[in-house]
Amino acid sequence: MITLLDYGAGNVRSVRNAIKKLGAEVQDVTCAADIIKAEKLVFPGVGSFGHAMERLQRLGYIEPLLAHIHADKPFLGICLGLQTLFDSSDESLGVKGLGVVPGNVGRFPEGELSVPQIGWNGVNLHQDSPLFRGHTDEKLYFVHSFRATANKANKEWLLTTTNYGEEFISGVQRGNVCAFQFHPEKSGKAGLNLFANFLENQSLTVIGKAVTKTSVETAIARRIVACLDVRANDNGDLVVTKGDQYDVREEGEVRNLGKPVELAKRYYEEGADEITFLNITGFRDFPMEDQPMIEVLRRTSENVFVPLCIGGGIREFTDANGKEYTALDVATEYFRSGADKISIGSDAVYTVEEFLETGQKSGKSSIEQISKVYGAQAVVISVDPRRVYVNSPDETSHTTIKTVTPGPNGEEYCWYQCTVRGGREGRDIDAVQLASCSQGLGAGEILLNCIDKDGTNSGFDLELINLVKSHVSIPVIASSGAGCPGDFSEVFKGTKAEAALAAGIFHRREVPIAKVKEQMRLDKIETR
Ligand code: 1PR
Repeated sequence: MITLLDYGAGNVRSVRNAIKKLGAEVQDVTCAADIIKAEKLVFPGVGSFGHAMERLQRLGYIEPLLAHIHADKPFLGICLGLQTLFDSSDESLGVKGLGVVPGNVGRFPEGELSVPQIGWNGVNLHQDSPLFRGHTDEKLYFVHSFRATANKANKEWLLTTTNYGEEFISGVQRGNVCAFQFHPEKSGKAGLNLFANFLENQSLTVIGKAVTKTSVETAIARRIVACLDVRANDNGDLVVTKGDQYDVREEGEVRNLGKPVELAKRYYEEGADEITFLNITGFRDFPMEDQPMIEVLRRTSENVFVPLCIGGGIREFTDANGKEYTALDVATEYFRSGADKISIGSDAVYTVEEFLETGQKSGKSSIEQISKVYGAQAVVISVDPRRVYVNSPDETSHTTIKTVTPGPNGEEYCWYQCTVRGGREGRDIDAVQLASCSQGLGAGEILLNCIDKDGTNSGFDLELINLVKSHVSIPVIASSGAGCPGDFSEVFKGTKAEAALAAGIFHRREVPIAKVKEQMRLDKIETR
């Protein structure tokens, strides 16, 4: 029996599912007495440091939590569940942490690497812990902007460290109390193995003192994302579809490439580092009404233990009965159903348009609201740009590039016009404006599609990716146009994109994910 400390701020469904998958039962903490009774306690922190500490305080959980830890009863903290063990965090100045592990949690410094760190990275083991029995150097999934570093005072707690620009603490353990900065519940089989070791071992007490293996610098992998564009076909069945330059109909019918839950499971098993669902008619259907995507997420998260992102229809809405939903309500429902990130398309364009017009952050936009509650790393902006060719940069106020693929009339320049409603409507805003303003409003990642390239199998638009990447410091997922394994190597060698997404070649079984990774390894690109 595992006791789960869920204080109601995000996706703990995956933690629950991982524990259940391993055959253990989950008991939820509903009051302080449940913590006192707990044998093995799992604390998956979500949200911000200040928010988490404030909730623990308000619910009267701090004292029993500390008693559990000081009694050396089995405890496993995840992500913020690790950070709150420290004294304090720069994320929430003036807020005291649990003070179990000495040190302050700081933000990753600005530098070459994007912040947040999102993706799969390795760990260096500093103790021979039973938790890592059976672990063979596999990478684990991280998503965070803040990190703790080793110092003399916390030396005895050091379990694992990881490199991301600098070395930081990715795991702590003393006796039966441990915590990870990475997410075991999102780290595929390697993560489930760690969970299993926590569940199965009566005592987690470290066997040997130090690990003999020499520590090497770990490196973050470039991620491969499988994308499922989902919509109802004309018979009302929810299908995975795929467009050519966003046109998903063939001979009048919506292309049907499979069922969302089954396909997601297949991609997980084939080694996808992340799975994205886009409800492509979300601009007109409202996801809370008949909830098909919520069901898709719930069922997927039962068997898929890598990050799940969902987009489409994330905006405020008033239904036929006059019930109002904020974008935050919609996102919350998705997070509860198993999503780790939500992606905002059309609504981000409207938000940035308003921001550019007024020069003011309203605080009310979907980006701002969701980022504030769930953190920047949970907010992805899906950009749907299309090339607009011009003869000279003077012809437009938008950011242009001199392109290597001139326009139909020999135009040597182009800018990237953002669209809404699934590419149906072009707006007077470019991809650089959308990406950089969204970052300023609180977005944590950019999903950079390209309508010209979508479904063409002609490779990614490197010019677009380099342009946008040079204007943001958050991770960018390159999307649209993948046709062969070499295209992924090309995008990772030719741009600084952290991830590359593809749809058509995976759905049609033209290229297995394993082949993409094999090619990346041959080309010396870090992969999982
Ligand atoms: O505007 O917030 O409701 O979100 C709608 C979402 O649906 C947006 O993220 C938008 O990108 C997506 N979308 C809308 N219409 C379409 C369409 O195809 N008709 N799909 C659509 C976007 C693009 C990628 C695709 C890649 C890779 N699809 O997701 O998977 O281009 O494809 P490829 O590898 O086959 O080239 P909102």
